[in-house]
This record gives sequence, structure tokens and C-alpha cells, in this order.
Amino acid sequence: MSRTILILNGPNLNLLGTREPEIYGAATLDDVEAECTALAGDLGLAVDFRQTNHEGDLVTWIQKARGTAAGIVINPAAYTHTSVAILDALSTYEGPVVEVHISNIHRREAFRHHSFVSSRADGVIAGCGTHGYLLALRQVAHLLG
Ligand code: DHK
Repeated sequence: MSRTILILNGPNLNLLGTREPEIYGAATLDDVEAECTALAGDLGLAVDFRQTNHEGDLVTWIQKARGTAAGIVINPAAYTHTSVAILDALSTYEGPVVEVHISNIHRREAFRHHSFVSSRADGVIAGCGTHGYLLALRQVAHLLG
């Protein structure tokens, strides 16, 4: 059984560190990947960390995770609020899924309050900054036992 956790990041998260730092913080996506890789090592896991600005990439990567990845951590970014395709792809995936939002989407504009992904996610973390990725990774490890 694979011990690799797929960590997926949606649009504009490549700009982390420079993009609205008052909302998303100062850490870059490379910083987040390094922290996740280090924690995964401590947990006896590996990570496959990816970012894309394209919805279809996320759908394809989730499909390919079936039978290969032990769990998924996903920050779908803006696709959180729009993508039935990502929800449908996650619904075909058999392992644990934890959804992450860096910001507290419930304290922001009304259009960010609904997540299509949450109806499939086993857990949701929002408003914990980029530390939320580490919390999500720990939760996936916990769910894997
Ligand atoms: C990131 C985005 O890019 C937004 O579109 C979401 C999410 C919130 C985050 O908090 O990580 O609304």
C-alpha cells in the first residue's frame, strides 16, 4: 500500500508569499512544500506536492490518485466554490480527503462560504494559515492509522 499523500493546490496559489499577504501570509508555496515534506517524513509518509491554475489538471490528478495515493490534501482555491468536476473526481477516490483553506472562507465574501468539495471531504481546515496544510497532513495520517 502506498504511503504517498497527494497534496493538490489550485489557481493562484503559485503566488503565495506575494499574493495578498495580509490574507494568505508570507510563506511561499515552496516553503509549504518543504514543511509538508519534513512532517511527512516524521509521520512515515511521503508527499507528492502539486499546483496548477487549470481545473482539468486537478481532475486528472485526482483520477490518477485512485489506487496509487494513500490520501489527498487539497486546497482547490477558487475552484472550491465553483467546481462540480473536482467534487465528482474526489467522489471516485476511495482514500481519505482533507480540504484546506489558508484563510477563513466563512469570514470572507458570501460567495466563498460554499464549498462543493466539502460534501466529499473527510475533514475541512480553514483559517489556520499555511499551518493548515500540516494539520491536514496529520489528520490524513490519523485516518490512515
Ligand atoms: C484560496 C483562494 O485562492 C480563494 O479563491 C479561496 C482559498 C480561499 C484559501 O483560503 O486558501 O476563496
